[in-house]
Amino acid sequence: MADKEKTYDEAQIAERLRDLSGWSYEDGSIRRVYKTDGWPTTLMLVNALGFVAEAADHHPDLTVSYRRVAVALSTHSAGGITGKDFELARAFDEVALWRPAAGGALTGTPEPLVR
Ligand code: H2B
Repeated sequence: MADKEKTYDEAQIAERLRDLSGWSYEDGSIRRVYKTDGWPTTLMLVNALGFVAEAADHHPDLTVSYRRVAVALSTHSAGGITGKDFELARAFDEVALWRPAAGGALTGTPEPLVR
């Protein structure tokens, strides 16, 4: 348990964020803004992220706007950034930015719903 809540220092955070495109570290959290095509997608995205967070038992701060969902992750119990935050950030990207594979049976929407 102690290991899972090991906090990362700023240099280690920067290193881990190198393979999380769009994420940055600011004000004690790792953060990313997802842009959506409008309110219905915004609400669907909030629900999708909410489901993943609940399944993970690790929960983000979300700021919800018309075409935008801002995500901030930190581990409250550890007072910093832990592996939980990086792993949840990766899972969020996978669900939020998921698109059907090119050439497969699924066409996907003409434009991505979320960027
Ligand atoms: N989410 C976040 N971001 N930080 C925590 O410390 C945290 C959490 N703790 N979700 C979890 C729930 C804890 O309260 C439960 C009991 O596992």
